[in-house]
Amino acid sequence: MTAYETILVESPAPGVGLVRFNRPSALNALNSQLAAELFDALEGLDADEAVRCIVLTGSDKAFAAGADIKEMQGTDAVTMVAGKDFTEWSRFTRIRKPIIGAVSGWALGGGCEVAMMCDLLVASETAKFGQPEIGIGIIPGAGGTQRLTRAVGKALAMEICLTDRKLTAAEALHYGLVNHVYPVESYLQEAIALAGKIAAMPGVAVKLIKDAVNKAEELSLHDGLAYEKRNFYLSFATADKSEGMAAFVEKRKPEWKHR
Ligand code: DAK
Repeated sequence: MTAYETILVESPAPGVGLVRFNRPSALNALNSQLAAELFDALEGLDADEAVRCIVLTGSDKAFAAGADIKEMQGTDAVTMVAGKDFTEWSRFTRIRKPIIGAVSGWALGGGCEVAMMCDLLVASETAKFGQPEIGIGIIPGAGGTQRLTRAVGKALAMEICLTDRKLTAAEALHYGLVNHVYPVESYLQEAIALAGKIAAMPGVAVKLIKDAVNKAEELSLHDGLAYEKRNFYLSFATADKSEGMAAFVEKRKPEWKHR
């Protein structure tokens, strides 16, 4: 496996890939090296046939405290526009296998935005979500005003972005930002167990579902339903459709080929 300096990549359970942010001295602040290593690792796991679900986590203290402010301090708008900064994060959203964010402690700024790019979120009771960019004179730049508003509604998103209000894990659960909240001792194992459940499902259908559900955030209902139908028809072309329906009729457990 590729050697990385700012992340760790593990295989904690059959079919599950785990990526950990690993910059503890900076509360996992997302610098350009970490971003490049993250995209490389995720694309590797996406291409690995043995992996069918990915868990992304940080430490118990911090999922990620945002983009690296010390690195950003020396940059300017033209450098960002001329460089790759504005397109690079789309590499994250092009991953076709489900990504479960396992969030504990700080998920701030870019850290909160990365969490919201995940497909499901499992939080520890200590998780705190926020968009504090206004406190350093900028605004969210990787989805904080968009995905957060879709997730929790306009009124609360405005308050979070304008006043740096932090959302607790219980609030995040209440507003539907996260799927589950567990004690800090068990959130990661629970996230891995959830990933294991997904990894045990037929892999092509899993990808088609992730693709279609994410389209619901972008398309009108009319276009979304048409998009879903195409993925639905495609699922009928899989070996797992034949196996799944045969197994149901024969009253046995299906043996997925993930094809
Ligand atoms: N960047 C760099 N270093 C950070 C950091 C960050 N975001 N957050 C924490 N650290 C470092 C601290 O500087 C400190 O380092 P040393 O001084 O020990 O060398 C170490 O981590 C421990 O932090 P603290 O001493 O501050 O720890 P506390 O427990 O007292 O406080 C905290 C924890 C999370 C409340 C605090 O560290 C904090 O407020 N951190 C900053 C949070 C923040 O403002 N985050 C938003 C950053 S702006 C883009 C798209 C998006 C973005 C950028 C570009 N493009 C499309 C181009 C995103 C921007 C952001 O995220």
